[in-house]
Amino acid sequence: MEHFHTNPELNYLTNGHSLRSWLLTEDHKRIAMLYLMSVTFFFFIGGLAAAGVRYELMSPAGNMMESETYNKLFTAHGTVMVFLFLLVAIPAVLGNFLLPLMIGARDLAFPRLNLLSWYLYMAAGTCITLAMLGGGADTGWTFYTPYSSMYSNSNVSLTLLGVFLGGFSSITTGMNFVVTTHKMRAPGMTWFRLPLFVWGHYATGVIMLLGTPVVAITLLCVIFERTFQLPIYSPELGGDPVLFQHMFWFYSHPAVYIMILPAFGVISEIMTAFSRKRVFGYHMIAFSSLAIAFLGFLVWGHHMFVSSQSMYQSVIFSLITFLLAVPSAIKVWNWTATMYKGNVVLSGPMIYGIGFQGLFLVGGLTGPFLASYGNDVHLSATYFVVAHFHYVMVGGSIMGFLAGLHFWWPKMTGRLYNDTIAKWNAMLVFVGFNLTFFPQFIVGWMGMPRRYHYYYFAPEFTPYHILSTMGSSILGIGFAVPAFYLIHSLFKGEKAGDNPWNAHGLEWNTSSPPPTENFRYKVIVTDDVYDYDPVAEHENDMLAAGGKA
Ligand code: HEM
Ligand SMILES: [Cu+2]
Repeated sequence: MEHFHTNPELNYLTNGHSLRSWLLTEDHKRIAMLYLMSVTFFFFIGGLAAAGVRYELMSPAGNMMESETYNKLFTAHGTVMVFLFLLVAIPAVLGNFLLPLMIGARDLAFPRLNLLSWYLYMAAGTCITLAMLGGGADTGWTFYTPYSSMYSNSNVSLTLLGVFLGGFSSITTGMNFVVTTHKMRAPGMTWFRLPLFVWGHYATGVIMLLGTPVVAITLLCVIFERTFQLPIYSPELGGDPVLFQHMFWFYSHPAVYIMILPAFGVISEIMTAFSRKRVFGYHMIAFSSLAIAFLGFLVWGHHMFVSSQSMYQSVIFSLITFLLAVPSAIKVWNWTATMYKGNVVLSGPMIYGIGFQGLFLVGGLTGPFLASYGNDVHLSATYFVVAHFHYVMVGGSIMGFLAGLHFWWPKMTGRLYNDTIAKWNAMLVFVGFNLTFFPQFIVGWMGMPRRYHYYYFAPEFTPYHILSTMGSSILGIGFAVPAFYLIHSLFKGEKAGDNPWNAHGLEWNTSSPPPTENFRYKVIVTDDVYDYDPVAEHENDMLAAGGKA
């Protein structure tokens, strides 16, 4: 057994207390913690803006604020949530923390690049926040031209600069994940022993690398057009506004998978751990991540059914979009099959995980309604779309993030939180969520347009909006409560021990919190990752050669 010579008292949190040791850290676990604090902060800002939008919509008259203020609020909400939270939260916090641990590596392949990616993220957040404080942008998070390039007199360029910098942060993270998965696996960690969490992050990394440069260039061109009147997107100058939509959605459809694939990875781990059963269809789940990453690049035109693209083009995009539903459905089926006849343990993380599945199912099943070309001509730009993407993105990414954060919190901090409160809170989030977004399907189907700050022409929409605003208040509480019990656990929580859930996977074989070098012994993997079958339950199977004492 080969031990590394380190002080056994020290872990990554206690190894250096100065601000400098945090701000210049190259430890992927500390960088994950920096990200956790920053994404939480931006989630709070994005949430405040959402509250403004929701309260405005309580009455049909739209008299709480000017339409311009409303436009700036939903732009702030969308921009912050998408670019500073959803695209970042799971990969940069949980992925950063866990990917090296799960493959038995000491760190990511490029630790300094990882630190740089956090600084780029903070620069992005600073630009977007300054743009908001300086009066805000009013274009919506999609920045459609020629409005964003020619007409808007708001802080579009600074906001775009922020998104651009955030893009580079995303590219460096993706590069780190892809290279690390290829090059840093411990001996014996073959591709088909990789945890599904790693597969999900690998596929995400590929999308980040291939897709993000496109949106970065697209948005840079808007800045150039605004600043130098270069003819790119504006018809007055000889440009083409539909070109913007093609380039934007070529990235932004795959980007929705940057938001959801990491969550899929989280849920796969949680389903198998709390069903105490080998995950059903491991290979299918792994390959469906790659299929999603690939097909995701072929469907962007389903955002453009009403953009004047040719009917034949739309039909093809519609078809491929339907195909893309298959790999997502495979995952949901396989998680269900994993729970089937398992010994399901209803812990806090598991309730969040099951909640994820319920919400994602509704989001996923409403996708095909939108993918049907003819149907979408009616639904496009209504609240039906708003409900759909909130079910998949909030229900998917945020529930997935909460599920994962609860699952790995004891590993990250070494402390246990109150699991009973966590369970009840997970149910509160589920209820608040449905109350917020389900009425939006109905009112959207009835014709409520997206991005309007009033609807005096249709007072019959009012009850749906009131329900939705009530739900969002419950949801807001549901998002705030974990901050309290998790922070409380840091000071008062019981010591977690290495493996409080009795789960499998390399990360549970090192101490909680892990030492800076991740493992105090040399990792050699000799067995499959999800050996939950009772017959195959040996002690420390994964670490047969040189496991911890
Ligand atoms: C897997 C997770 C999914 C995520 C994260 C997701 C996310 C989103 C988002 C963010 C939008 C709105 C974009 C905007 O602001 O305009 C959207 C729209 C759309 N989604 Fe999804 N979606 C998912 C699954 C699906 C599936 C499975 C389908 C179809 C089979 C689908 C079909 C569509 C269509 C056609 C639109 C465009 C609607 C319109 O603009 O009229 N989505 N989705
Ligand atoms: Cu799409």
